[in-house]
Amino acid sequence: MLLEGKRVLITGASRGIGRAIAVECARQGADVALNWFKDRAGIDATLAELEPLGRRVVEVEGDVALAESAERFVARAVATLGGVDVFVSNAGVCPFHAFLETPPEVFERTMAVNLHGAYYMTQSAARQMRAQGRGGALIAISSISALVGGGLQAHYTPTKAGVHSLMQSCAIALGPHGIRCNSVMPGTIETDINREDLADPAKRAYMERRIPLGRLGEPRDVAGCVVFLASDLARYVTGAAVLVDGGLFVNLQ
Ligand code: NAD
Ligand code: RM4
Repeated sequence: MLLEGKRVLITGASRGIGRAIAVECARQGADVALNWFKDRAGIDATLAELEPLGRRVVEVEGDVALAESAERFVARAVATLGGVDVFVSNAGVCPFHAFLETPPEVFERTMAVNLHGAYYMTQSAARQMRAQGRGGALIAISSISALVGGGLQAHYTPTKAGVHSLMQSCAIALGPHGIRCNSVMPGTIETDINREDLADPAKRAYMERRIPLGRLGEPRDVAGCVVFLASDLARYVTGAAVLVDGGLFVNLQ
């Protein structure tokens, strides 16, 4: 029970990595607040998985790209759970697109959701933590893509480098308040975000071959690392990034 008594907020919790984080945090004793957007069936499935764990749960719909969603999410979490101890910025999109053909709307929406959304949400959660005066933990789901490029991801990889940079600057700004800020960098994790990309058997086999642990990741592989960073076991860890990629990044030859 590494997170006993902690109130954990997670964006994009209706499926994939966000859902796995919510479930693992609740299994470790946390009460959870879940942001979701346009995915009622998905958030219902997350709620159904959480139900048997017996923790307090609140769900709040909102587009993270809008600053007001952040204020509403944090306010609802505080009203229901009594405060915020951990905030996980997870919501993200990756519409695979060739660089030379990517229209401005795709670039702008990807930036708005992945980077602006992370910024507004992190700022709202941090303001609440400062007001509480008991410190806290902020965790951004960045990516291996913060460190390397992707052929069809020129509008996406800068957002993942951006959220990592956001955590580094927040670590400095918020250290004096006892708020730790870290990013998690997943490798290739099988979720809806890359279902189409990995449907190509050649691409899938190539990715699997590159991973020293021999398999693509599962959402719960990422959740374990988030629990560690959220917990008091990581009390002296801030400004750090942890790759959760089965060794993909280091596998040059
Ligand atoms: P996913 O598509 O399964 O989940 C994304 C979640 O974000 C969904 O719940 C979706 O509804 C939500 N979301 C999308 N737009 C939103 C918005 N505007 N407001 C609120 N919520 C919104 O994909 P996933 O793989 O679980 O992705 C989660 C995070 O992990 C993303 O930030 C992604 O960049 C990151 N990531 C994923 C991988 C991977 O290989 N799957 C690797 C590295 C990083
Ligand atoms: C990640 C990484 C993965 C890709 C997802 C969508 O950051 O690039 O390989 O599948 O994004």
